[in-house]
Amino acid sequence: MASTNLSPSAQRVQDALKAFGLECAVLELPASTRTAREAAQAVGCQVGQIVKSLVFKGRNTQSPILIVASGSNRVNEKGIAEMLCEPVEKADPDFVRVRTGFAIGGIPPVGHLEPLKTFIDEDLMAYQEIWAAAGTPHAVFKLSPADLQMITKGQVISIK
Ligand code: 5CA
Repeated sequence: MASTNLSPSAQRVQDALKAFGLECAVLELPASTRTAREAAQAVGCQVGQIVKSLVFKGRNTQSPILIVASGSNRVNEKGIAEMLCEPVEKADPDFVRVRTGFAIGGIPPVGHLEPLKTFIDEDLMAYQEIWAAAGTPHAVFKLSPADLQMITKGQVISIK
């Protein structure tokens, strides 16, 4: 059942999901879901099933890049840079807010102010269901890896 009275940021994510035709309901939980570990604890899944939506920035172009990573993986920035032919760095909180419309700790994989070039961690594809942030450090939603790929149009790669 869909949550009622979602906070505005969570509602934006819910609206984006609906626009993609997904049935999944954004849940706002009393417990913190700010980190992958906390989110896994809050929903009762493995940390690897948590979708981390990490914003990087091309150092030359200043373009935002979204890396959608399994909660148990660390992004290999050198590998991403080689693929993009540009060095990348983790974006600072202001850049993230201005370019996505959301604050760190609740960055969702969709619903951003502008479509972001997106890469998906191949390790996420091994799970039947995964959980992503939905706009706030208390909001999450469950989806399948195939739906994650459909809504982000991300390229599936090894990000480790
Ligand atoms: N809601 C949880 C689970 S989905 C979540 O958003 N996790 S996360 O991993 O996607 O977002 C937290 C990430 O934000 C951290 O892993 C870290 O990479 C990044 N982060 C935290 N603080 C900063 C900061 N000051 N500057 C840039 N990135 C940061």
